[in-house]
Amino acid sequence: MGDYRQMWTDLDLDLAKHDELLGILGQVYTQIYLAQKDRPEGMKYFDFVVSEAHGLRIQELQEHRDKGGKVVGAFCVFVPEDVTMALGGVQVGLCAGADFAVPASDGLIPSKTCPLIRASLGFKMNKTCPYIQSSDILIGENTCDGKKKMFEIMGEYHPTYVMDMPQKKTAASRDMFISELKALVVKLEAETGRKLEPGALSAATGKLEAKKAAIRRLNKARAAKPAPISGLDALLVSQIAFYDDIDRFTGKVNELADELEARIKEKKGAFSESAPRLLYSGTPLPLPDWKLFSIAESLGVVFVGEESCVGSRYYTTATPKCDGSLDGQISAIADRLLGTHCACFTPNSERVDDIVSMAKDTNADGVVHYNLSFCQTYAAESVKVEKALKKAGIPVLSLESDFSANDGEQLKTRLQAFVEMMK
Ligand code: BJ8
Repeated sequence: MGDYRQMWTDLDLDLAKHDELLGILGQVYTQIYLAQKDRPEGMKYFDFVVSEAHGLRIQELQEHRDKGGKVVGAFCVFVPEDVTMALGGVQVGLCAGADFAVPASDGLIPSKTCPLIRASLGFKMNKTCPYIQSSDILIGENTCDGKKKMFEIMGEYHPTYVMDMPQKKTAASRDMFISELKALVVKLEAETGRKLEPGALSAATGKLEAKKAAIRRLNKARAAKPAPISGLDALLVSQIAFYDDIDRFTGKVNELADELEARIKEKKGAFSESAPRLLYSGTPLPLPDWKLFSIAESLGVVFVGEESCVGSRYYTTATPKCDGSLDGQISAIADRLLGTHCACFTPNSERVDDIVSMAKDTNADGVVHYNLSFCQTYAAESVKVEKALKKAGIPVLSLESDFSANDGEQLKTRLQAFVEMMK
């Protein structure tokens, strides 16, 4: 990595704390990722992206801002990146998947709050996230209660706008969501000083669809036996989808998918053909939350899919065709986003159906349902998920954890017992 200290200083990062974070991340990445065997060549690009996540990519964002473009930070897949793009902005997903930032939220939000929410706030408070610091505006969404209240606090420290979200999937909820998306457009138009044009929006949606199609293609390859890529590597690609340059990322994912398709023909896998196969389902695993996958894959099992927002909930639903007018396109974006079966909706039976069909489509031997501590919506849905999977004859293990390493041994023991049971 080059010397980015001046840029980090200009972004008001806490340099000492930031050095500490980069030191931990570098070590963990080497131990977990670079130690893997038989990785596809195409993963080299993604290793490079991680190594420059706080360097080159941040420099690109600053160059974009220097030319008058805006950077928009988001915490959820419901914030439409094509709208941001069409207004000349770059949207970045604020990952917050590290225990490192959780203590910095102490005293601002109850400790019995989901670690993702605590880390999102913590990364602002401890000034170690160059993506938050580069964001001209943060867009929050009223999905779960914890996030809703966190955004109120975040707004005291960083410009933040909050989109309201429907709780149901009825026609009235759709209307409400469309009007919220239109309000977001007004806000982003004011922020960027541009007017949303139908042609620019359809071009941006086209780019987004190309990106999602590439990720879908990569994930489809994972159904093969042996799986041509580890779960860890596939997860990394989904994590990077939220912050890399869209055109470059799409090209590199397609190159990786080419390689995986060739590996399938040669029967070349990341693990042996007999390795037990797991589907992940649950709360998002934002960068750098690799704990579960690293523990499981060190036991010789391979993850073959993620029913998660860092995974299928992001890439599955395509934008429906429409008449091309601005209104028509915004309604189509609403329909695409309402196809994201987040546990914050009620009822949400579509998610349970998705998990059962994904387990079959990926040739999984079992499902791990995982939710972050204090996430009530996903914990509550785990009961229905278990019931449906048992009915379909698919073994399921429900786990709950936070980002810390404290429960690593306990998770390992439970995963080991589950894998034995599946055999
Ligand atoms: S669309 S899953 S990204 S809200 S884990 S913070 S729900 S308490 S992250 Fe999510 Fe959007 Fe839904 Fe996806 Fe709350 Fe649960 Fe924490 Fe969560």
